[in-house]
Amino acid sequence: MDGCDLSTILYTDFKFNFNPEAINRETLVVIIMEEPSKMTFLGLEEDENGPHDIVILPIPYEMTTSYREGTEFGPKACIDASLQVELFDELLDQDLPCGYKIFTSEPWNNEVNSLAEALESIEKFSLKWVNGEQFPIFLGGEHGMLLPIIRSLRKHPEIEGKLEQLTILQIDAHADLRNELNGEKYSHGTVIRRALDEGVGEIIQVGIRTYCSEEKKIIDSDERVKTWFARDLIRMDSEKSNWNELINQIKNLSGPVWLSFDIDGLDGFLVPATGTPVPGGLSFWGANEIIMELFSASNAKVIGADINEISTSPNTNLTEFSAALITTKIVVGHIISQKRD
Ligand SMILES: [Mn+2]
Repeated sequence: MDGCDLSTILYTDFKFNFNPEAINRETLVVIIMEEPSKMTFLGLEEDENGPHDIVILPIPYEMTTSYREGTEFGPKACIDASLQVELFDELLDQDLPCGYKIFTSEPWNNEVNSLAEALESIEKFSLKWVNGEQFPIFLGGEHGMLLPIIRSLRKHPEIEGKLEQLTILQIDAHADLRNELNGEKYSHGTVIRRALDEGVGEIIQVGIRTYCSEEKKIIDSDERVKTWFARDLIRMDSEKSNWNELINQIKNLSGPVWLSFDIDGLDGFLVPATGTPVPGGLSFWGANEIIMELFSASNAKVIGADINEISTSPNTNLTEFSAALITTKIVVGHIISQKRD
């Protein structure tokens, strides 16, 4: 009974129905001695010993969310939902992990006292995994976690301190280019602006449909930013869509690329529990095409990814399941690029 042995049942019971008088000494010993077995991405059996090909890194970070709370629980919900994802992949034409070693890390410890401490601590956590020896996939958590991840990338062998070499492919409903949101500089709503401050060379934004005039000015004036608005990509008259131009730009990318996938880039009905679901976004297959074209771009090297703003709702598990499917497609994309090299 994987993941559901006696200790799991007792532990769950202990958490939710704690009644000291109902627990005898033997039960207490079991509770103290054994924690429930760790959930792994896709429910795969994992070998803790490296080297690993792909690492899944849960970041239950939530400090500046503006509309609805719950991204703190997103990473775990995504891993739980991944147990429902089929292991067979149609592009690979076989079952995951098809010989590749995937490892689900312990989550980042979110017991911190301040925003500054959280950012520093995420950077430290990230540093261990962004050394080019494995493909890191961070599960968030609010989008603000991207800043410390980018800071840690300075040490990545493909970057060598020069973040101007890096392209971020950002899938998002929001431009995230404000200088401040609700008076906060280090917010999920400002994270791409902070990435520019750090010196990132190129930002490609896809699916954007919510932005303010301050952000529009940056989109129009900063030549490092290329924005593909949802309204131009997804048109009733498909001949007028600039989708193929976007795909061409992705195909022609070169150098190190980071994929930052805010799940609210998907159409709101696919991710109803995310902090700010927005109508009019990418379809699942649209997102899938972007991911596959990115990993097939012959001059680009995708050095890692984050899937962020995952959240849960008691009414539907679609949000975390959509996030688990996107994460799986990123795993597949990476495997395909490894097979090619
Ligand atoms: Mn965002």
